[in-house]
Amino acid sequence: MGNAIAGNASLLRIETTGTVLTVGLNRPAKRNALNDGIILALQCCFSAIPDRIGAVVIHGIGDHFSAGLDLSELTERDATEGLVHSQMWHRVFDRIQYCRVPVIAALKGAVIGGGLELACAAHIRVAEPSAYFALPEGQRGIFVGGGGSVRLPRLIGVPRMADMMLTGRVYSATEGASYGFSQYLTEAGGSLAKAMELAVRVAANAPLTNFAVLQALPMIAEANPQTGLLMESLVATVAQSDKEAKRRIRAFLDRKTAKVKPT
Ligand code: 1HE
Repeated sequence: MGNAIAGNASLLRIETTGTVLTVGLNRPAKRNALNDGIILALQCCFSAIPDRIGAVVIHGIGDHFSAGLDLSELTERDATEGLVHSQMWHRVFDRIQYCRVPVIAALKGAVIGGGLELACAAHIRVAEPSAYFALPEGQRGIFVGGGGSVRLPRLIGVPRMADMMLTGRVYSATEGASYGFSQYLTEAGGSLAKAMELAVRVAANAPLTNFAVLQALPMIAEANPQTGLLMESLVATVAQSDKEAKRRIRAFLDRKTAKVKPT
């Protein structure tokens, strides 16, 4: 891995490898629990993605992705401070979801509470067998506050999320892959390498396609069908009129590019 770039060096380990930025949550002694410092470091990092970067991989240093909200900070907050805090998380996780480039989360060990909410803000989630998913908010007497009730039901559905919060049910990596928590399940220890491989691949896409997938697709999917279809036509027209699309289609017709084959 190459140059460390701007960011809170102690709470995030930020490195570049070619066109991929890797962002490591770096509080392994606290199982990467998300305190205000780490959330603000993420805000700083995702507010200044360098132009040469085409994808971001977010991962956990140590054995866990993240144990969620730093519970030691919670005890001091009153209701007003709680609202402000939750909205800060929303702002930062929105920066991740609406990042200029695709964000891939590499998941292992604990992916708990706010850690799962963070993972949900990424566009692709890659889990290795040690990963497990839980929402112990019910047991702690609190509620999700990092966008989890908006993003997670879109992945796994309200009934499954309600069950996790009410009963403390924990899902394994294998269950997680079939129920929609992650799109990929790797071999032991393989999540970061797989996430890097995918990041290199998506960074090579036409920027306008990545823009459309990240910014337009979620809006279209949430729109009423007629509005969605109109938006789709507009985005498709803009994308195909871009010179990069013309170049890529010409390359296919001239047999200069790979065919689509079964894996
Ligand atoms: C923490 C946290 C934390 C660990 N906040 N300090 N999240 C939770 O309810 C999960 C709480 N954590 C755990 O269940 C376990 O720590 C783990 C299963 C993740 C890991 O267990 P283990 O045995 O490897 O480590 P440990 O000994 O429990 O923890 C190591 C240290 O990390 C220890 O501190 P130490 O000073 O005694 O060494 C722990 O106190 C500390 N630690 N997790 C603070 N979460 C926007 S709303 C989101 C709401 C939520 O995220 S709720 C879910 C909170």
